[in-house]
Amino acid sequence: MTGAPIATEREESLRPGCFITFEGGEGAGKSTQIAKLAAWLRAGAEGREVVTTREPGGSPRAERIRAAVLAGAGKPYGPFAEALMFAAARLDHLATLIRPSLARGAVVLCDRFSDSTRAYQGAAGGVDAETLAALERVVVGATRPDLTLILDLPPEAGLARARQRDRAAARGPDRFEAEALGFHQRLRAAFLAIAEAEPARCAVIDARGTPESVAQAIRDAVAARLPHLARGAADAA
Ligand code: Z5A
Repeated sequence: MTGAPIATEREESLRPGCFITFEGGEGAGKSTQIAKLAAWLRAGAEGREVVTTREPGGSPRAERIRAAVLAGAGKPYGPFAEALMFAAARLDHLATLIRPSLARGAVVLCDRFSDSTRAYQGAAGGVDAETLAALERVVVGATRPDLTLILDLPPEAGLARARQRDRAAARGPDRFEAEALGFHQRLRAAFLAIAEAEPARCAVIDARGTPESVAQAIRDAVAARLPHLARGAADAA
């Protein structure tokens, strides 16, 4: 493995950067909102470095795993094997991009992270929570997000948005978009349960509004939870 080694709790508590993850069901607007938050933070007076990335993927090796898993290569092996594929991608992503960026003092905005494994492979896929928690401890260690924004939307609305986008791009649904509505309802409940269990880390954002009203709700949550990030950005806005 290359890049930064797994950090200790103490090293993580002293890291200069800030780690924000976006979670939610299909078509909730994560990609749209990451771009908006990155622009707002970059416009800040302090010239802050903002790194945007995604999971699965975010590093060349993890992107190769992404292509395989979203094409359904892991499905015949079952949800635990898929969790291992996501974990392998995350290990490389953390080592080569996330930890080095945080160590330099960057703000890292990541589209999905380990809560997606808990929700997709755990609550919706049936892998037991303790097994996934053990995997998370080994892979993520102390590099937990400072803030997780959970974009909440009824699955029917999110799937409709994703289908519209797929039609415009002339492509079909991927491995997870193709799951039945019940799967997506379990996902939504799982993300809300994570937020309820970890209120200090998670903020639930109502994703039903316009892109701009959702972006404002996200800026408000960042300002409330991480005021040192918002100060420079709000001054420049
Ligand atoms: N997965 C997993 O199972 N386990 C794991 O550990 C991890 C991931 C890390 C990654 O797919 C898949 O991997 C994912 C979970 C699984 N499941 N799937 N599929 P992905 O990265 O390709 O897709 P995604 O993460 O689900 O995101 P998405 O479908 O691309 O949606 P999004 O990023 O949340 O939304 P968006 O692209 O910003 O918006 C979707 C469309 O809606 C687009 O046309 C927008 O213009 C439109 N939009 C956005 N906001 C609005 C508002 N407010 N109103 C109206 N329309 C809007």
